[in-house]
Amino acid sequence: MEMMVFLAALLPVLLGCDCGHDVDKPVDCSDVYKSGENVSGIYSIYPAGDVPVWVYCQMISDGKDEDKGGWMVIQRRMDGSVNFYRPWNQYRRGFGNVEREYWLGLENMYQVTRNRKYMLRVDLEDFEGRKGFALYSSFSVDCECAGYQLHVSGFTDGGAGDSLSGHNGYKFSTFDKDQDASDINCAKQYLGAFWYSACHNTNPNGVYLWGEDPTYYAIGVAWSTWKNYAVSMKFISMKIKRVS
Ligand SMILES: [Ca+2]
Repeated sequence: MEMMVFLAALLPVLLGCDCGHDVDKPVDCSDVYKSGENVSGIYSIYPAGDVPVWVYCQMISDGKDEDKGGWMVIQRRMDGSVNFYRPWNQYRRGFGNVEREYWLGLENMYQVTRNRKYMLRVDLEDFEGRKGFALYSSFSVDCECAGYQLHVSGFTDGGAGDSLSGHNGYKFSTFDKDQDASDINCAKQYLGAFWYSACHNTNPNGVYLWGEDPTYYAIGVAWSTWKNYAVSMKFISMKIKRVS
């Protein structure tokens, strides 16, 4: 009998169970959706233990099967209300207004995607009301120890072309942490923060330019396979959904 109790206590350790973690706490918007919430809005998730993180969940319950479920917005620009030219620590932690413009934070992206598989959808709209998107079947972010390296693949065209696959495998850079593949500081040159290579095909965290403005090359919220580098988007969001 005593042996049975001992084994029962040992079992979670042997199975690698994090038993301090409440299984009812959602890790992402897919969990929130599965718990019965089907209205888009702000929810708290727990990517790493007991600390809640507020996110915007876009719930799609009446779309095609592949669209069903909870999409979690990890980045969004829509009205120029938030300054995205920020240092490393803020990109690491996250910033902005979850209801409007925000960045979820690299550490949260890492914690969410480290043990589960996600797809990524980037939605775009220009100032003439034209819309396009790009879909990627796989998205994850490595640990800070690996520079929050981006892994993105499996592109499907939604009319905007593929401006992101060229950033696959690159580390994240801010103006105060240059981890890009260029001799220059891409974040300073293009006034943003991103998984810059040398330097970018898209600049989602660039300057909100309110349309087309060629004054300074490629500093806007550009998606170069859809519009040229002088065109800055009215709306962009990057959202991820768990692949079951
Ligand atoms: Ca550099």
